Amino acid sequence: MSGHLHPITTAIRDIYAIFTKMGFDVALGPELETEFYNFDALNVPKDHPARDMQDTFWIKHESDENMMNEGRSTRPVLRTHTSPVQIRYMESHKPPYRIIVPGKCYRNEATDATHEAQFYQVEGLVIDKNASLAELKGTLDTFFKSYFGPDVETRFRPSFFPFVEPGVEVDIRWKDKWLEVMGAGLVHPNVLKAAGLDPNEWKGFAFGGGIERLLMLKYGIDDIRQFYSGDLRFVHQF
Ligand code: YSA
Repeated sequence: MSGHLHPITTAIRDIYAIFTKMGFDVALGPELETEFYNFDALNVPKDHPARDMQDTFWIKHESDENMMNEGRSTRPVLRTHTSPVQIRYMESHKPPYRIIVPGKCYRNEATDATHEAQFYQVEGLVIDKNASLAELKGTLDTFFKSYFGPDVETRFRPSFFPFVEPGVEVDIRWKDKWLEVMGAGLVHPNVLKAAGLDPNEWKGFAFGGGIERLLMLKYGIDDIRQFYSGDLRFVHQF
């Protein structure tokens, strides 16, 4: 019997193909992050509930006492999202650019049909002189139409993420239902500053969503845990 690609591998390849056509490059970052990149540089307040033991896998370190380097917290954490790669990329590249970042993320959550402790996200970041919400909507609309088919509609709802202003939640209309699939927005000036960019010169938009959730919608999979069950009968359906 011939081998099969895992559906998540196929999804990442499909996502690459669609975004490269729109001029995006692919960037990657570490899964073991620091508190600075995962939270501080993204403008997440110190007392934000997402930093709690419940959501974040903090990694024990011998020198837990003083984990600072040049004013940055080096406390190790398994990244809870792909957004820290925004900062790493902005620090090391000269704009303008447009990137997508697929990768594994980790959250200390009870697993159920839609939540895993380890899952994949895809992040997007565009930095140029006049990035706008309209361009963000056009980009995501093109992506969803390419991935799901021409009948999909995209809608923005106001929402809050500390690293964007304004922030939106992105819904798509698929099989006659509106479903939430991503967070997005215009990159917050504090985030640009933390990454060394001048907010008066550069603007950006960003988005991030779960890859398993996209696959679940596309193929009608009702339990996220199936992706990690190791059951070949599941994998062979794709
Ligand atoms: C928002 C704005 C931006 O400018 C850029 C990115 C984002 C997204 C933000 N970083 C974030 O992580 N938002 S989120 O907590 O709502 O997660 C985004 C998506 O990841 C969810 O919609 C879901 O599809 C997926 N996700 C989150 N926790 C999950 C999960 N998938 C599976 N299991 C979990 N435990």
